[in-house]
Amino acid sequence: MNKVFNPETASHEGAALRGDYSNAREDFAIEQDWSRYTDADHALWRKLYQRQMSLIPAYACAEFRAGLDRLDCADGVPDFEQASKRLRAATGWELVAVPGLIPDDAFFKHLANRRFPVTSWLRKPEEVDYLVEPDVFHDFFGHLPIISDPVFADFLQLYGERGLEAEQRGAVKYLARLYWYTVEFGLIRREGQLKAFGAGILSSSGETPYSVESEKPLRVKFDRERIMRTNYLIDDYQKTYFVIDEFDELFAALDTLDIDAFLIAETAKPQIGVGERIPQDTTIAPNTARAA
Ligand code: HBI
Ligand code: FE
Repeated sequence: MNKVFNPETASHEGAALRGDYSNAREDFAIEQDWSRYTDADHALWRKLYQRQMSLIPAYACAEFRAGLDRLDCADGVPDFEQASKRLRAATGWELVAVPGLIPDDAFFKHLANRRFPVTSWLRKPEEVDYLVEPDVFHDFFGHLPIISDPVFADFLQLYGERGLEAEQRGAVKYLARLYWYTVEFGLIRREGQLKAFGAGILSSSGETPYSVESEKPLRVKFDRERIMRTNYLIDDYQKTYFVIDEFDELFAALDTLDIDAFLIAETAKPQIGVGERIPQDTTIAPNTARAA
């Protein structure tokens, strides 16, 4: 991904340096350097946190909510070491600070070792609503809570392992779609109600209600091959969401995946466009919107 090394995204003000890979180690880890966050950074974190917290009770699944409580990160940009302790106690995962997006290989290796790469810099106030690349709010608030769930935690480690294997086989593109439609934009059904667990949803105040209530997007029952054939959008709300009933489905999907068999059988079929519906889809209705 060339964005990783683009010097134009580098800036040298505020706390952790945005897009500065010059001090990164071989595995792209850096020091979080918590003392560099400014009062303005901490204030912006609290604003983002409070805005999401007005939505989380109604829209996030119970496992995410429990994980978020455990992380106790309301007061400002969190200290990664403290968070690592809490996560280690729950599921044996820890955080590693990174300067931004890192190459697939390094990313997979961290996950395979139960380390979640967390971008250290925070967006600017004018980017409060929209950001294409991950920052510390997306990575920490969006991704870490659900890693407190033991089944999800094992699934994410397995994703790292299978990702490394996919690299050898030239199949990263297909694994990345699975990540996108689950880890980033996944929905789960609980007592007939849709709840979000994906980090891209739960770190966005607009997409949080949209993902479960809007009539516009398609919602389809989780189907591994279907997802692996489906393109995705990185710069708008999703046009298709996939819905699981249990986190076990995610683990099993990777555990039983035969990458070579997938490449032979599925890549001969046409790719599926964003928002496109196919005959075998089991579609799922949105929740009824809450009274405002
Ligand atoms: N790097 N920091 C970071 N965060 C990601 O989510 C990420 C990455 N590098 C590669 C990547 N994601 C995806 O392309 C993989 O899931 C394939
Ligand atoms: Fe993410």
